[in-house]
Amino acid sequence: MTELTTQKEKKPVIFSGMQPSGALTLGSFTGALKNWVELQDEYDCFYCIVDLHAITTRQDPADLRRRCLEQIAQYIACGLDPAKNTLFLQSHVAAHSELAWILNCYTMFGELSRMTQFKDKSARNVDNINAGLFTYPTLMAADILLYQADLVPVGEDQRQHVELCRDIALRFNGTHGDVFTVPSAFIPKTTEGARVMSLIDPTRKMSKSEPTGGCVYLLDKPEIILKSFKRAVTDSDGEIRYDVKEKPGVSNLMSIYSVTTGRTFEQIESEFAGQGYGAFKEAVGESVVETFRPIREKAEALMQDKTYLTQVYTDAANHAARVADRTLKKVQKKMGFVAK
Ligand code: ATP
Ligand code: LTN
Repeated sequence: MTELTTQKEKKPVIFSGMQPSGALTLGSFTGALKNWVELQDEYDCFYCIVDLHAITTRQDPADLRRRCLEQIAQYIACGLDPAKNTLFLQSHVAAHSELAWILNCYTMFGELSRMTQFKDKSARNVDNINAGLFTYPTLMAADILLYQADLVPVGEDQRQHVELCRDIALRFNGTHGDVFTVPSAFIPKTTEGARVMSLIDPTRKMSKSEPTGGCVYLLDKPEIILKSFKRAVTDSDGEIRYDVKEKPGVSNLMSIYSVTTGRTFEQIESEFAGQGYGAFKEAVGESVVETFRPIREKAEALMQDKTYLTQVYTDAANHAARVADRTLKKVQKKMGFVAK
């Protein structure tokens, strides 16, 4: 292949990550994994397990190690092909930590203080408001900028972090020349189903690190999933209608059903017209069971094959490190560090 054709075929780069801060949920699937899979053919995708981010809250070491392996298996089981995507662990590529430090020196205290995730997480972890929690967004900026990513597929809650990453990149480029590609957040246009709420408290996001109940996990067995949906909070008016303000529980279930079946809200409303919540909850539960069944089976099989998983994340880390080190070298040169 000539250099010209290689350049022509260069696909835009995508970077995204998920924390191994808990078992993956229906929210992780709908808000991230499902979309990541759709992007794998058209983009050069780096999908990372951001273990360095996860330690901003205390983790049990054995749990963290197990969850990282399970997460790789679940990425693959959801349809991410390791031959097409770089599926790796953040801590395997030292450049993330190294660039994060440098970017800390290009990020303002005021900017970090305005991050809503920092405010939320520090309110919830009052006895452990560590510096890592505060500088979390500069590590995230390093993740993205090391790979010269064009697009960053994330949920709405991460938009502010990607905006800050853009500001850091522009500031750095403004001082040192065009070193970084300035990335854009890519928030897929899906139904409102992109944001999955807790089944017990439908005003709160289904979140893997805060299992307040109301989570459905990717590896849950069918009977557990059905039970979770049976217990889902609805309301007392008995009508299946989409209205997030007045009927958050029913609307959340409709969103989930829309994602798992591809049906629109109108179709769902007419499908269940005149039926009670019992039948509706069961149908939603069944649709999630069927969506997750092949994923769970594949993930369970992959988890038995540690040699394969090790091969996947090792090869991916080697590739990621080659790409990341190229950017890091450029940055170090710009800083004036003496070359080794
Ligand atoms: P944590 O509880 O540790 O903060 P999380 O469950 O919020 O984790 P992340 O690993 O932080 O999940 O998020 C991975 C990606 O999935 C992000 O882009 C985020 O926006 C998206 N995401 C997470 N939870 C949901 C949800 N309930 N609905 C839609 N998208 C979600
Ligand atoms: N901060 C994100 C996870 C994350 C990420 C990234 C997402 C870390 N680094 C880089 C996109 C790109 C979260 O909490 N969901």
